[in-house]
Amino acid sequence: MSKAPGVDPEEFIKEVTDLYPTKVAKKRQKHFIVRRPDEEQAIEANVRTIPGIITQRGCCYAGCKGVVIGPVGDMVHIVHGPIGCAFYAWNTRRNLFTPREDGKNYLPYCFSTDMQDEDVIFGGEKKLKQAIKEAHEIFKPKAISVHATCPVGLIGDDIQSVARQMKEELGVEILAFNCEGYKGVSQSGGHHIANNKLFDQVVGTDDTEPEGKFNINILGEYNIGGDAWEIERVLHRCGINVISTFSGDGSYDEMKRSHMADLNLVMCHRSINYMAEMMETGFGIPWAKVNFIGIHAMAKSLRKIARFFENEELTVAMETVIAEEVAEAEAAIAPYRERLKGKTVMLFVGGSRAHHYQEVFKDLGMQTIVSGYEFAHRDDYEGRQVIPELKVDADSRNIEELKVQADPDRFRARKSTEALEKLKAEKVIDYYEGLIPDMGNGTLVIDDLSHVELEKLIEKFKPDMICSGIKDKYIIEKFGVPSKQLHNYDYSGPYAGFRGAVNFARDVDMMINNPAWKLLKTPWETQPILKAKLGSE
Ligand code: CFM
Ligand code: HCA
Repeated sequence: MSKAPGVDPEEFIKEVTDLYPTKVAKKRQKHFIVRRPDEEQAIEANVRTIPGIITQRGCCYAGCKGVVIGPVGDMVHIVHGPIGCAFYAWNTRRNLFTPREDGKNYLPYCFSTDMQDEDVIFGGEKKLKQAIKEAHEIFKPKAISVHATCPVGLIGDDIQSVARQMKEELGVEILAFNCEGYKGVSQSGGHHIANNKLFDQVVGTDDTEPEGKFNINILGEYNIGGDAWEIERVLHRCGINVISTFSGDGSYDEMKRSHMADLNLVMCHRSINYMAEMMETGFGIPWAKVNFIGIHAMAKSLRKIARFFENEELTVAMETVIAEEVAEAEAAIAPYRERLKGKTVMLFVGGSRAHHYQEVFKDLGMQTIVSGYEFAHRDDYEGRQVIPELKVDADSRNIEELKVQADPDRFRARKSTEALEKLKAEKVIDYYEGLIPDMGNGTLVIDDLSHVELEKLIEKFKPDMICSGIKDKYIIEKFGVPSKQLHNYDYSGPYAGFRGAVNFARDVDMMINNPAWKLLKTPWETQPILKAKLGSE
């Protein structure tokens, strides 16, 4: 239900899109859906934002350097471009890292070629070579990444050739990413570029046998506010060995060995489905979609792992851990639940959290009335199994090539074809539903929400909280509505796993039930305001 008495969601869509010129309104309407559970619904997604609209999206460079590669803590990441790009992707995402035995952790540093006018005019390759040399001399990393920002592509610096030359000269791996910000329509293209190179140059380059009995990788988990640490704490208690995480708390050495795993768990499908597909095709590693956000979602995901390994000892260990952890977390959130149940929330985050976080809100008795992604693709909204032809959306560039190239000696059959088919039928592996099917009747789903649409939503639906990012947090709060950042967690976390759910309940209660919101009077409640019509026909 819309939970805003008297607001008709269909009329709302008309009203809000009427604010735009006719052509724009027509386009934007396709990005809205009123959820009707008895219908199969499609949404327009992953298309270019209309110029002039204020979007929450980021760029290709953000998806490659900021999201997938940046969190790998024992590599030096050099941003080739003007200094701002490096500075604004430096630790703002709060992806954390524990140094391994070698003590290396380069995340506190910001490496950039600091491109100037003369480099744009005469070319920046020399400067890039120098930067790689310097970083190597001072820090002696095992591997270096180079990320191109917009001007690099425009002037045509050949960063791939620089990387090849320097690799030869210095004898360390150098990964160069042509992830210029302007490529594609959002950060999504950057995820893809990052995944492809990691697969080509890192994964599968160290065949050391893993030590554990049940060996997995976690894909699409970025250790924001320590999430990966809490997930691993629970997995270790159950007897699961995590070989590598892509790429939160991620280590270069561990990624090299990741192809030795028995199973890939995919947390954020949007950013890493390419890797899951390529590892399945190239090395025979099946993957399962999981969600570690929320007490019940966490327990369900653990049971999926137990079901995959089909091992009595593991199943018993897992059930014991689940029983203990669920009881402890439930008891801890009970007082918050009492204060939060029935409250309404809207979620607008990247490409997976607007779905994942609905589970922890359910644990708290709260209701998601509007939800949407910034840049997800249709399969994230509608689900891969629900609309099977959308599987092609996981367009890993070299899947077909890989099938031909896959080295039969390295392709280990973890399970028989029949066993895999059975697990697929039981929805244990390679299954997930997408955001739309999980939304309640009459709720709204909105893709690539704009600021003007957000303002209208607040006005009409008067939610108790909005979860979003830094670009709109303070706009929302100026309306007297608390806004929780679901990207970087507002200096808090972890929010994943059992203990994370308790932290989340505490933080949400602290925000929603803060009496300050009732005292806040916005200027436009007391002073006359000027209104202008947006755009022209
Ligand atoms: Fe995946 Fe992410 Fe997300 Fe994402 Fe992002 Fe992020 Fe996000 Mo910000 S990888 S899609 S590109 S879960 S950085 S950790 S919070 S928008 S919802
Ligand atoms: C990015 C990173 C971001 C931005 C967050 C925000 C993140 O896409 O550039 O808009 O608040 O999580 O840090 O998504």
